[in-house]
Amino acid sequence: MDKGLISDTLSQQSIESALTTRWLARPVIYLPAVGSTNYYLQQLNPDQTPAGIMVITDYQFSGRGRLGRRWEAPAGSSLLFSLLFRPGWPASQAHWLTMIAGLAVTTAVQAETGLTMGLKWPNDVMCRVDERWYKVGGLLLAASLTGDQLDHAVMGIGLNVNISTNELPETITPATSLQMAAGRKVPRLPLLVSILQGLEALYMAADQGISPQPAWNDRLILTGRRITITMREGSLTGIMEGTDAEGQLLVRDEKGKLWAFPAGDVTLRE
Ligand code: BT5
Repeated sequence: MDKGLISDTLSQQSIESALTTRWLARPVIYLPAVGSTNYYLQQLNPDQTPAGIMVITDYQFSGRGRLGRRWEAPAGSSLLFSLLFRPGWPASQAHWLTMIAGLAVTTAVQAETGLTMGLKWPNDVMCRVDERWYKVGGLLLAASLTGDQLDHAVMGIGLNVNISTNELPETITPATSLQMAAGRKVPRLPLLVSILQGLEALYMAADQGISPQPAWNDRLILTGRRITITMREGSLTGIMEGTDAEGQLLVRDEKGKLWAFPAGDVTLRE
């Protein structure tokens, strides 16, 4: 038996006793398997669900990405969890949650493994191996607005931890896992604890009005590169110039005009 895997087992009790946060991930709901942690949390009555609650699982049988896409991960291989926030922030700051989640994940992974981590706009967690970037995780925000206020929001985080090459799903963006990138198994529990601790601190700062956008912008890969952004309405190719205060992607087209995009999918044009 692989001892590394035995010590990596997640349970309600192991998570509760390892947590170092004050309010984030309190309470925890650990489910051995569930359709989607995001969907599970969205189904709970938000008025009767405490802010900070975390739903975490070892296996999702219908894990979700954006726009009806799927998130696939073998059982027991990944970190798959969702958190409920009640920010009360202006709607224009909704993307701050994606920003702080991306910062918390990349910082924690880097600290726990020494890997070089980055973020690909808007919601991909990337890891650099031999000069190339691979997708190692994804963030999924479901925000609920009341008027111009961000009433509550579910932030879903998926991170490929111990997945071998032949178990990785087929993806558009090349994917990897922390195990493959680091060349060793990575225990999930300390990584989870580190992500949550960082995320709680970043949330508290954002709640004081300190924008995470500059730090997040610095973590973005592909800035200065020629990219294509694809949206439902069509696509545009140009140079990625970074993001604005709201986290919109800034792209300069071949005629020199600057465009801002609130959403879309980015691919590198070599
Ligand atoms: C995302 O969407 O990247 C957001 C993924 C969020 C997953 C978490 S897990 C916990 C919570 N509960 C959920 O149900 N979801 C959240 P998007 O940018 O749309 O990317 C989706 C695409 O990533 C898919 O179409 C695949 O090409 C690719 N993909 C799927 N599984 C992957 C994996 N394990 N690793 C890398 N890429 C993957």
